[in-house]
Amino acid sequence: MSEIKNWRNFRLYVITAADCHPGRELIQVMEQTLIGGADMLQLRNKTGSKREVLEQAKALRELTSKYGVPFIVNDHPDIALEAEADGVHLGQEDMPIAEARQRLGSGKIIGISTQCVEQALAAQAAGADYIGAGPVFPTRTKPDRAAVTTEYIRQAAEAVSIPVVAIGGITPDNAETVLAAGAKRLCAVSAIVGSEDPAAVCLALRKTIAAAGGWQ
Ligand code: TZP
Ligand code: MG
Repeated sequence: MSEIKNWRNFRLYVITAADCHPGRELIQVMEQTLIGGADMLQLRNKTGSKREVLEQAKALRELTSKYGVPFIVNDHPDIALEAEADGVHLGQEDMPIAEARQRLGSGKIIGISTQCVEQALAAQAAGADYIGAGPVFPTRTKPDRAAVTTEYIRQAAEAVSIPVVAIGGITPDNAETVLAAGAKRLCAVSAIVGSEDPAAVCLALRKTIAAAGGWQ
């Protein structure tokens, strides 16, 4: 289990994207999300060289540490270790959770993306610390995946006891619907990172999460 105190209380998870709002630097944008109340961050860079991803990971590690927020690296346990991140996020096609656990040790967070209850249960049984559930809605950030709808959010929330974070096409306009389906944690990429005002979008999402009882 993770040594990061109370990380399971996270409610608003923000993932990086290559295309920030025009003219904005990734680190500035991610700091804005922290100012707006993001309480878990992930570096997801599918195109950069390992060196570039490591550099970004180190910078985001430093930033998140200032705010006391857990920091996760997508796809790369080795980079997560080198950058002293809190954990790694895997997809269904990535290395098995057991292998990631072996590489990372027991003190790190391992998350995995799921699209159905069978995957959610398998992830929990394999020792995942949280699951992503989505894409809830169709999204250009992950265009090759069919939407799982809020029905899967309802099912996942009932099926597993580890944290479930809803992801995919989530915006301040539809967040309430996702929370009403049983989500306690939301994750967004484009709605936040592509916005002119990432802090304001985070604040809006936090308000909706709070109204649904999120910080009780
Ligand atoms: N996994 C499931 S949906 C998704 C990922 C990484 C993309 C979410 O991005 P957006 O822009 O918030 O729809
Ligand atoms: Mg992956």
